[in-house]
Amino acid sequence: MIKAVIFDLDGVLVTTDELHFKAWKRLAEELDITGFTKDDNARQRGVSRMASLEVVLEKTDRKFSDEEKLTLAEKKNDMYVKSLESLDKSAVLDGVFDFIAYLRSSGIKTAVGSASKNTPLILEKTDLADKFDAVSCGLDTQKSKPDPEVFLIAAQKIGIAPSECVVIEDSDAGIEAAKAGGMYAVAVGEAENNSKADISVSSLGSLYRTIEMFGR
Ligand code: B16
Ligand code: MG
Repeated sequence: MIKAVIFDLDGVLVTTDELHFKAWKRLAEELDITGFTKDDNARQRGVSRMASLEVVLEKTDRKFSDEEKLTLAEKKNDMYVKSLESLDKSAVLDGVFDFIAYLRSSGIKTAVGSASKNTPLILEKTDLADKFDAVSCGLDTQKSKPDPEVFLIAAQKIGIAPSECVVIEDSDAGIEAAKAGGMYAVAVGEAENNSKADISVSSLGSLYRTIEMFGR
């Protein structure tokens, strides 16, 4: 029985994944790292800011102290947040508003489970802030995906058992986290070929059927 759907943010609800990529690429260029690619960026999906930084730094022989790494991560975040200034609801992916409305009218709780510490800002700017029963994000957690903490906190906030939650994710780390938390995992977008997911869908449109399949 499915009682709640927990949405990842970046790449599932909104298109901010492209803005993350641009900010990391700019940081890489400032460090004279050429050839930071979309493939590198794919490994940054769903993982924390500091883990994402390591993906960039793998591409240089230069060594950085922990303090320097914090400064670099902050620099990237400043560029990313600046690019969020013009964010509005046009950044919300196709079908999201309708799917959330369908879930709520069916009595299914909705939550966000995101690694991003910018989650509240992004939800506000995209008119999504009042669409969820709870938000769990990088500001609530000690451990990042693939650890299940962010999703377990979401489930706890809405008062639903993990076994009755479906997580929708676009990252391998997120699918792993959902399964480690004892939840159903739906893979979309970049995670579509992840074999650990219970089901993969190409678009949110097919999620209506997915929820019915899970035996609402
Ligand atoms: P921030 P999600 C994740 O969001 C991104 O996919 C990942 O690339 C990013 O490093 C992480 O948030 C942290 O974001 O730097 O804004 O705190 O996919 O879990 O919604
Ligand atoms: Mg994501």
